[in-house]
Amino acid sequence: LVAKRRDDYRAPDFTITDVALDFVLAPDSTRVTSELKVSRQGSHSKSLYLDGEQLTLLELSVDGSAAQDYQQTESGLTINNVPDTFTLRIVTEVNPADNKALEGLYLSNGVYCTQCEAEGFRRITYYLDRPDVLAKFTVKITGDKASLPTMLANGNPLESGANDDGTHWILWQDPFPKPAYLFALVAGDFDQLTDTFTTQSGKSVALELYVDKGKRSRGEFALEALKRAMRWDEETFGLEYDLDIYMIVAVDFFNMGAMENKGLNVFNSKFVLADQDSATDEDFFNVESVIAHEYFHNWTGNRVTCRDWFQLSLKEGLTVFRDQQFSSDMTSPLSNRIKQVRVMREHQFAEDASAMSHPIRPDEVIEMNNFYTVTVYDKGAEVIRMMHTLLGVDGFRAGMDEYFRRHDGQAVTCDDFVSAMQSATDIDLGHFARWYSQSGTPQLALARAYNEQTDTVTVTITQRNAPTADQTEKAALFIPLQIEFIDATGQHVTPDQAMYADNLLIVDKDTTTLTFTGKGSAITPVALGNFSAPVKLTSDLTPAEWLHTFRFANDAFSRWDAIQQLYNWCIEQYYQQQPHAVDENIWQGLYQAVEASLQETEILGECLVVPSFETLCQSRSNIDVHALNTARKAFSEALAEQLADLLLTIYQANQTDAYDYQPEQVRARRCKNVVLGLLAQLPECKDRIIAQFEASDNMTDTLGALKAAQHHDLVLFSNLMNSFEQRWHDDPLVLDKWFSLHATCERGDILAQLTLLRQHPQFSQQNPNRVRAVVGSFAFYNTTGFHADDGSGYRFLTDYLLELDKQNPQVASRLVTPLTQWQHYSSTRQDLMKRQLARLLEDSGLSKDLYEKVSKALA
Ligand code: B3K
Ligand code: ZN
Repeated sequence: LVAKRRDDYRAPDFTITDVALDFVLAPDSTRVTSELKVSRQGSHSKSLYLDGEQLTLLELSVDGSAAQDYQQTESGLTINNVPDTFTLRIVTEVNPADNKALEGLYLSNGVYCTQCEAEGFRRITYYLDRPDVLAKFTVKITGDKASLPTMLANGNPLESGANDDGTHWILWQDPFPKPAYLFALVAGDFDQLTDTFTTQSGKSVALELYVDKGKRSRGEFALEALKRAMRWDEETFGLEYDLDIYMIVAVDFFNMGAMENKGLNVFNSKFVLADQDSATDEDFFNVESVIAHEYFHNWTGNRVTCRDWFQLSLKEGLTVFRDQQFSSDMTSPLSNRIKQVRVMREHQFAEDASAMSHPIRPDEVIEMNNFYTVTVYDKGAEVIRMMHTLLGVDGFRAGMDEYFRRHDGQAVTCDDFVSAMQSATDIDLGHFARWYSQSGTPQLALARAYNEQTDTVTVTITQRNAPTADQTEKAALFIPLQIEFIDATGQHVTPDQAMYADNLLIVDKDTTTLTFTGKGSAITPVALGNFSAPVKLTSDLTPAEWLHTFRFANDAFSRWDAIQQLYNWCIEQYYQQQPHAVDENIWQGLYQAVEASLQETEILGECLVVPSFETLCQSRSNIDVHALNTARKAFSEALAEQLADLLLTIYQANQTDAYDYQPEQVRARRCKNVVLGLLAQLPECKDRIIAQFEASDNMTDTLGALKAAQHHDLVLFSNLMNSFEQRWHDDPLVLDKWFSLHATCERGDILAQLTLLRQHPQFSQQNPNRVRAVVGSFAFYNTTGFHADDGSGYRFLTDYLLELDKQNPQVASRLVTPLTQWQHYSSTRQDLMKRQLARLLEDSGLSKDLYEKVSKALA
């Protein structure tokens, strides 16, 4: 298995301008006829090579005569001596019913569905399956009329009709040239929701949402969210929808969240279906954000696409940034920013520290599906956000306008994007662009010194970029650091030197210093405001100064972060067996901070969340997993005891009446349920948990009660879980929450529990949502179970992956992640984890997907 390298990019030897596809659907023998207009690019006499996997070739002709001179391999087809321009006709057969990898064309639950990104189209027919070949598609679908009343493809429906044999057909045409990864076909029997949207220029767009029969009312929220996203993109970026019809289909079997196929988005039903009874506030949030994300791809991804897959962040980082800004506008900036930063600190920093570390624009790839990562997506979005910070709102908009002016209809690179941004504003992004090529999390360390003679405080910020698994050579990055300074009285002070802008310092060298003269010795820097860069920051602040920061900083994110840093410090004392270092002053300070914030529901709720175990790992090494997990819990319990009376007040003050998914209520429920989670650690909380569970009229409070019960006591937990199962046993999407709660329960017999869950009638290894809910929740979030000292958790995951990999390599490859992230742990544990990785590598039939990650993790 050889890696492809970004540097090896070559423009295609041939291109395809027009594609006519004809599908005759049948479960195990779907016939695909493809007619391609092919033309040679440049002057050369090379053969035409087309990608194709797992296809049965039935016919091949060039300009109407059967081709003779061709060779077939496992991965493609070479046709020799072709003319400069010609029509190629290919007939292949595929087996959708047998397709458990859910890539290409597959049939599940009676629905035919495609997933082509990144390289799935080659499992449908032979093609130039690369994003820089853009063609116009027409698609004819023929299928059984009774079981497949709805048959969809990209673009607009042109004609349809019925045949005598009980089948019917429809012809679709997409006027926009597109790469094959944006092709989609869906056929099945759905409930439909329809609406219209009038664009800012007055064009009417038909909106159509397709969901499982009987789930119509659960689709209403998604449709409203779509309209909000369409309006927002017009208002914020001047971007209007470009076809007459926009379709979204929700399917139950899907490898990831959703897919932005031109005019025909395919969604995991988890990110479409939502109502008060079945969905939490977080689910509603996710639906709105994924709906928006896929919609925004129509411009950032589809109208302007990627030249090659190494450029993936061109569309993903940018589109994540856009959906983040949208969500922030729809809900609130603070909780959104905190959510985003949690993803970075829990998952992206972990990826950077692992064998899978890669720049947001990777240099080397074996299996592209392995690179739809938190680095490409979320760190990619942070890089776009930094440009937004540096250019300002108007500068960024000008850059986006310039990007579309230059590149609409093209397949381009990350460099093209940066260059458009730069030219629209004259801001030199040369040094900044290193964020695209350098992997790893920069470490900033902030230290202070006071010179009494001159009454000068010197603040020194050092930047360190440690070698990563993929890159040994590192250079200083261009880091926009939002920073404010407060004195002992809480007044803001400014440094002697001018900065890039108010509160914005550029850290672009190994060492950056600022001085404060005549302002006394007690200056508290509040750095990394709004998480202005994806970096780790350490500083010499004392617990008292973190509390001071919470009290006086202007930046709300920094106030939250100060409490998180303080918690981290406290947990470290417990971890070092010095819980008494967390003294009366600290507890009192925390008590007062919370008491002073009773009215600020949003920040209060977030401040009462103790950093996750995964986050704690990112600032430590040689970790004793159980000691750290225990320290975290002991601190959390102490926090609950110390604040008990305040927590009760908060719990009571944040009861909401008649459920509505609306920001103020969401904040109150969040705050209330975070508090319940803390109180659940105290013995006297049982009745409160039961009362909330029984009185709840919405999934948010129900789940809040179940989570609290999980921390409180196993008997209570089992009772409530049983009653939940009774109510939801025939609703797999809701039952995923139940699966996941069971799988994350820290109990001695967890492996036996997992075995039971796998035997549950609603569990299916074929369905990625179920697998993620059970096995994923366990491996990612069951700290004591997964990290059992005898290695049984690692063994369980490995056994499972050896099975799953044979069916669905993409999902298997995602689930192996926790096993590959052994770097932070003690060496005995590392050995246990590597022993299981070695077992995977011994499997001769291992997929490319797993091979790439496992072999790196063992290198
Ligand atoms: N572009 C798709 C992801 C495709 C993943 C392929 N393994 C969804 C998205 O980012 O919007
Ligand atoms: Zn995307």
